[in-house]
Amino acid sequence: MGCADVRIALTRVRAIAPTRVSRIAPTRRQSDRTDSLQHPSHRPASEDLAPTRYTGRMSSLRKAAQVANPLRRNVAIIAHVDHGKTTLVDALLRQSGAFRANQQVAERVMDNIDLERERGITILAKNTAVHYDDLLINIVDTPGHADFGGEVERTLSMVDGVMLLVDASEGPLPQTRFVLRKALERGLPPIVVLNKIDRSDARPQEVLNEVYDLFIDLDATEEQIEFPVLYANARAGTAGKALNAPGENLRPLFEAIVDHVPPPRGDRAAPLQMLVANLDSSDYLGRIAIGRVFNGTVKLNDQVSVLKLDGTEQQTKVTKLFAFDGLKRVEIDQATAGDIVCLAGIDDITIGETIADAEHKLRIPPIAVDEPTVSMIFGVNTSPMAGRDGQYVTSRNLRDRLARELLGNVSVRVEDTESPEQMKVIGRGELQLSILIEMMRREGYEVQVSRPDIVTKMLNGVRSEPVEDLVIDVPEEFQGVVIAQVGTRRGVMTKMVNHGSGRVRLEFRIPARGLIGFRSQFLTDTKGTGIMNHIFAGWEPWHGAIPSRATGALVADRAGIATAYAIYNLQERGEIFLEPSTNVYEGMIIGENSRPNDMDVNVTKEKKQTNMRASTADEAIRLIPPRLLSLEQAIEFINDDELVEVTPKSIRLRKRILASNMRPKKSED
Ligand SMILES: Nc1nc2c(ncn2[C@@H]2O[C@H](COP(=O)(O)OP(=O)(O)OP(=O)(O)O)[C@@H](O)[C@H]2O)c(=O)[nH]1
Ligand SMILES: [Mg+2]
Repeated sequence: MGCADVRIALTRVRAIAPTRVSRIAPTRRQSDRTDSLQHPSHRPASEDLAPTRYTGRMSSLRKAAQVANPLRRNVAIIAHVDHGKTTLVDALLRQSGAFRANQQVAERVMDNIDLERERGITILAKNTAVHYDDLLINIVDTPGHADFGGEVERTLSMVDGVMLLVDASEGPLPQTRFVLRKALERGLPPIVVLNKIDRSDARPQEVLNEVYDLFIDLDATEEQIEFPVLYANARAGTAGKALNAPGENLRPLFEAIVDHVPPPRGDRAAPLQMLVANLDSSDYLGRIAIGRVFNGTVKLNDQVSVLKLDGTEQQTKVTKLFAFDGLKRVEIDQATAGDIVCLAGIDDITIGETIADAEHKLRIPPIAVDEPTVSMIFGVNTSPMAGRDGQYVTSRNLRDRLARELLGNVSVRVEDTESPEQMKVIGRGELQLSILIEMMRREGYEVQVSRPDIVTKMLNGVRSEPVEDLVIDVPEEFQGVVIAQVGTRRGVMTKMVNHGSGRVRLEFRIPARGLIGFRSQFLTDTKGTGIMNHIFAGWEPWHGAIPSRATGALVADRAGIATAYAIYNLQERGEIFLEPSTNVYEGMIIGENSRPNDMDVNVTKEKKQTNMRASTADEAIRLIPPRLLSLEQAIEFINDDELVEVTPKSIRLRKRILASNMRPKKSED
């Protein structure tokens, strides 16, 4: 969402403020509030609060400092993937009057990135703000997929409380645990929302007990365990305090936010400190830093100091300031402690940096996030078809693009390799890395990537590797095959629950390595009915070898154009990955051999022309539809001696060494 098209002059914002009365008439509350008529997004708090001693430490800021703005709430929505966060934000926006009565609004409107819409998942955390009575509630929608956990971690630095959504049928899953742990560690009070109570298989009471167990397991304090519970149907936009009183709208949730999420604390009179927690950019404004003002005030044209991660300082001027308002950003001329705002025009600013008063340079500790554990080598495309459809193909292009990624993505690391043509990219998981590759190819990049590998480290002199908690939900009939498959990947079962619904839940501890390439196998084994989730659990001593793909590849032995005739003759050897008429090169993988060794094949062979008409020859040959691999499937498929070539138009698999006579051959046994 660029800011350019949504600029609204400050005066206009004031003018339209009265129309933003929430549709749900809220009850008057005794909570601290002033009767100012200014727009809540830039209304300063009352001036008469006694200043407290300023310590510069964030934790003490939260607890000890005064209320910075009683009319503000900053809250994040956290949950496991697909439990309904973005859908709930839709309803919160709608019911707070963020849309015009007749406005056409897409479902899951916050998922505004193409890839998010295509996949139905949230990838990047995003801010919005809604009005409730005279309060402004800043809401951050976070992704639920474990690979994007870094987004959640940095989001939590902006807020004073969380809504923990739990699917009333699925119950708490690995990412529920991860995000809740992060929230509890930061001392953020949670509101528990049991969502999807309309599901026919909802079991809210049981799930609530599981949530309590989870809190206890995570050593929550008594205060934290006394969380309010709401039963919600995010799709219908309803929430109620009791199961038998489902409610007619989300007012009970709005009230819970106002009552249980404390107003932001901070000292408005202290020197400015704003922590950059997110980045965005627009063609018009350049880089946009998003973050929370912890102390002080920032005004347009102020001279400020950016305290960079590398310890240096950068003096700059504030040229544009925005606050969130529904799906828009509105220009404001000042922001104070407790506000979440966007600040444009600071070159090179990065997540974790502090924007401070130009004279009192007080740094906020940068956001610490869990380390990434999965790596892939990104290299310049060296295939014979390189540069045919990409716009950015050089190592310089690749380097610049990855450097840009680092700025906005705290959970990715990039390291040099021995070759200047290759970079090692380390992330939280295969999905995170494949999304990055997909984004790059859509931007016009060509790149070739290796099989994902995991990061190891020496702990007390022992080579250790990341292990994950794996939770699997499958119909009973597939239990055996799944347990066997996880076993070969060195997974150890830790728990097994049969809900009596015909499905079982199996929990394992498994080396992260064992999960590489597991998903597609799992989906095949369970005929697409299995659900799997996993999350980083810790480091353990190296678990020993894990067998890689058992099958070999069918490899093109020469360049040319694949023919139907050749494919027809090869399809009994294994599964073919391409359609006839596809351009191939020597060393390109055109299919999966059903035997363990690689086989060089001629997929360009033409049928010999004869004068005689053989009985079957001219019948249309029947081709089995090829297995066209998606980017993720391709990445899961390849072995260490293979690569995936990614261009804006194609995904090809190839041997690392293209020339057949240069390639070491794997023997049949
Ligand atoms: N039946 C039912 N379905 C719901 C409800 N809330 C959300 N859904 C559906 O659940 C699916 C996932 O919803 P999202 O809002 O994308 O979930 P999310 O938590 O934002 O997902 P990620 O951001 O990818 O983690 C969508 O198909 C929603 O329509 C609900 O209350 N009841
Ligand atoms: Mg979402």
